[in-house]
Amino acid sequence: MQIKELRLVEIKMPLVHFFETSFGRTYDRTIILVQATDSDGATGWGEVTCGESPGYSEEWTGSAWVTIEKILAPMVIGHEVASAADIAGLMTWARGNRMAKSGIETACWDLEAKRLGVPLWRHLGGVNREIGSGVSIGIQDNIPQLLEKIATEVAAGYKRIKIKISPSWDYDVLKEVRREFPEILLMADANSAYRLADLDRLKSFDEFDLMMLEQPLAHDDIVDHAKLQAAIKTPICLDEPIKSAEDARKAIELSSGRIINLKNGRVGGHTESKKVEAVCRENNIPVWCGGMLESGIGRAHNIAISTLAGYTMPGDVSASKRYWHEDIISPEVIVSENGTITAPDAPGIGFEIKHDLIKKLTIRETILS
Ligand code: OSB
Ligand code: MG
Repeated sequence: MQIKELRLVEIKMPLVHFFETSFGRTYDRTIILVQATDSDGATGWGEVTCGESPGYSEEWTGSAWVTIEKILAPMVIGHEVASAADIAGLMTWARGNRMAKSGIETACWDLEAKRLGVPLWRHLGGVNREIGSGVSIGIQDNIPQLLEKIATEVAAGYKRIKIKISPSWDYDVLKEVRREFPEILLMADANSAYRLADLDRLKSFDEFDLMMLEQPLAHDDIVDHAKLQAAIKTPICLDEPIKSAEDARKAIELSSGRIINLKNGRVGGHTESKKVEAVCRENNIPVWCGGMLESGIGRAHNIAISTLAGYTMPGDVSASKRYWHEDIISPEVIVSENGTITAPDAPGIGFEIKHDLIKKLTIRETILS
């Protein structure tokens, strides 16, 4: 495989409903799409999954754009590799910037699967065509609003409910949710809003029988998480600090948590996701696919990777209509009444790209060759 051209397209799309985490509220997404074209004219699409500001990680749309343009694209364009699995290797000299790398890398996987005429999920080594789908519900203006949202998602069939928490939206909220929904699979994601000094508070969540508590402590920590895990009953799920298979190995060795939320962008693409999945599977650590409020393209890649054997828990990959008035892929991602998504059987990501809609949403565009 030799990539001849990378086209970057930045689009802006309003969310159907704002999304609030412990680090802030988002109304609109600004998303970089990557279209990779090889020397024979075959193409594939990827998505850079960073936020509009460096709240979740250091990367953000503005930094990813220049990093791809000035640093990563020249490392990839014109370099011959045996397969898409070797694209990440071309970029290892550059540290970090994994979401930017992932935009390129996943586009190359889509391209390769399309060239081979196979669905991406199979090409990645997937085994479960039907994947379990859960939802992530942001911090709301008040508890009744949250309860209403949960009721809607439970009625739609989603397999588990994740709510975002922060020190000003936690114990009382969880208590109300549990009172109203005693049976649901429930979890909470703190996005690093607590410290070990908050141990008593975090321990108090044990009474809610949560499936897991996601990333309670610092975004770059796996040491204090190990201390916390030893002190609470609720399984800890790590998100932010796991940026590679090596990070996963170390966190498992330290017993920093019992579950990993695996995101393509956070680890640099499908090749590294496969490695993290393998390390976790060998160590009996369940993995599930996280989300970053992706457009249909990133969502399609998430569906494909979720079919790997180690992704044993319902992920945060849910229906397009929860995010977008109109998604940029066709058909849109739909979720069955049993809370499952079926990976498409068409080649590559298996969804059509809505070029006209992308054109309408475009803020800037550049072709690198
Ligand atoms: O921590 O998992 C997270 C969204 C943006 C940034 C970080 C996270 C999230 C989500 C939403 O929880 C997942 C989704 O619905 O795409
Ligand atoms: Mg998270």
